[in-house]
Amino acid sequence: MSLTVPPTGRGRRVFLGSAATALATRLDIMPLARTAAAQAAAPGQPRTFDLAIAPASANFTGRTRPAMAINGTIPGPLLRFREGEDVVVNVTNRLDETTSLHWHGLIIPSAVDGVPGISDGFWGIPAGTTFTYRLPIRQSGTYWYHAHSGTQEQSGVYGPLIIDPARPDPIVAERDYLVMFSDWTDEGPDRVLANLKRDSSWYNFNQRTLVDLVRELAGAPTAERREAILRDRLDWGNMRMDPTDIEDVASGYTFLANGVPPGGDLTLLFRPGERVRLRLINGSAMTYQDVRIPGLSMTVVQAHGNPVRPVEVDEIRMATAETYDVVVQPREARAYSVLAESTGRQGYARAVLAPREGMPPEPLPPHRPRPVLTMADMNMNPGPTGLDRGTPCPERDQPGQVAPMSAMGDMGGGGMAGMGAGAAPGGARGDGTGVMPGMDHGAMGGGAASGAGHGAMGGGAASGAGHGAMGGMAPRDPFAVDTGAPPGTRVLSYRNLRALSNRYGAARPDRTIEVRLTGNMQRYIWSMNGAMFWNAQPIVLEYGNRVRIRFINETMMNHAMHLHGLWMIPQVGNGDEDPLLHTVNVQPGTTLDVDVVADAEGGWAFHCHLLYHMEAGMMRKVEVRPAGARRLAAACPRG
Ligand SMILES: [Cu+2]
Repeated sequence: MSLTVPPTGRGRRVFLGSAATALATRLDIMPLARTAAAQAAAPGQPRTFDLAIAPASANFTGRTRPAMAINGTIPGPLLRFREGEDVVVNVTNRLDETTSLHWHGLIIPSAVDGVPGISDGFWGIPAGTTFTYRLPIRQSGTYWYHAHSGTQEQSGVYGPLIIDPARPDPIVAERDYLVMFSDWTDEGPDRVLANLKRDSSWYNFNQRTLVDLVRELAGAPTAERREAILRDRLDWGNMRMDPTDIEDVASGYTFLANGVPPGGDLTLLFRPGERVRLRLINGSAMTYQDVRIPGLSMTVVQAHGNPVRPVEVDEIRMATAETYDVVVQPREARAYSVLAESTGRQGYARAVLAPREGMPPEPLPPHRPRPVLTMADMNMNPGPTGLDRGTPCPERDQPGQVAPMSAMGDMGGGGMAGMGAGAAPGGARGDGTGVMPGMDHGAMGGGAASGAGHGAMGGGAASGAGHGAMGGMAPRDPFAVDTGAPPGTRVLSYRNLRALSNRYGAARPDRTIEVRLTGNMQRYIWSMNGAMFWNAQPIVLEYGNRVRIRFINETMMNHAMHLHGLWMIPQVGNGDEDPLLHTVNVQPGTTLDVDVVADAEGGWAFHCHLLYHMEAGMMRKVEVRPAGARRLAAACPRG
């Protein structure tokens, strides 16, 4: 059976935020085609939601392609729960393969976490069957849900999830909108992965060719769409593409905002002076999105579903799977763009924030320069032993399988040189090739990376300082984010996040476990501590322990590390206000610590949320056991 997803590439969708009630406790959001309706529940009985995952056809590019949809839409319907209730979600699998749904960021029992083979007693939802999830909802905030089976998420099996707080929402806004970014490929995701494995530079070719453009134009259904394609090419798509590792699947993607590609305007209405809450979700399989609203600052009020002290920024780099709530207050009757640029600058998604329907959005601003990785980005990788990072003896999952320098060698000498010598935007990064001989581990030593740059407000200035410090080999701030924004731009860093309630506080960890992020871009192998998922043992934690996980990214790519069932607390220097995150981005060549309090028993997935990295092996099972957890081998003799 085939359901057809309503064409989203053409026409106009307008979403009206309703006027707020005085207490702003119950705002209606209509960000998507529809909200999943709960069946009327008998008193005292849980509300029930029915979802069906089925084959579908989707047209985001002018071509109709096979897809998978939840209740016939991509993204799937909005699920809206209330803190304190128990809900039942029946998921029917109408595919001809096993599927699953995982509730990203929800703290729920392992048995209903939805990862086949890892969640307690769960092996997926076989074709033609219905699985009943019973979810106790004990938190609030903005989250999402997605398949955890193969590459189904990339085919369309994902959707937004909002939990309203039990008490009146402290965040007051007259409008409340959801903006879910995602990436779509006309190619089947299995094909994408096969191509990446065959030749990782497959999607990173130089410019899209003229032939491509002609074909794309010919396939466009309307003149409006053709114009959009041309504008995209001229304004944004025309940059030189180097064989760098910024994005694996460059050029193959169309970026969507609530399922709407650029050119089909997704309009969010406001009246000047109103406060508008935007619930931003990066539901992309592989893409980091640099989000900004030219002409407006954004006040971040919630990170990963958890309330934070309001912090005003101009730009947010959203790693795959991250969620942020921001409040904006447009005072002019203008059509603002809520703009998400992919980090590799291959494209963008946009929603238009406008006082009335049909108001043409303002022209796109100049794109940010595309980041070019240089050896400077790697210069703080302190080496293989763990001895030189201020931690005497971290435990190590699967020790000794990879020598980082050889992993770096795998990047290919030619590739390195090319990256180092590549045109560095703004000239700030110079030629990194000469740095190679300076990669002397002894000379790099240095204290904990988190000691550096407290209070740095991301932005060009902070990261510029990091690069400038190369000579002195000061550790680069692993949390500073460089989006290529001009100096003075406030780019959100995890250091800016201060939890309104971090119930775990600050404390010394019981254990420290080193997790090196390893890989080989050329062969498209991704791993943790040199071992792919299927070759690795679970990481076993003892219930109640506080564990420090030290991520060491030895690769040239970002990895969005996600731990199910347990919050991660990045050690950003804010003491007992360090934020609680479900996904932590670890930038290339950096080291950072997160604390995890093992307060939920069972099996939990722990993986990179870049879909093809996970599929290639960058995943572990974490098991939380009542007592007697097995320690891992120490990386150095105790003494
Ligand atoms: Cu990754």
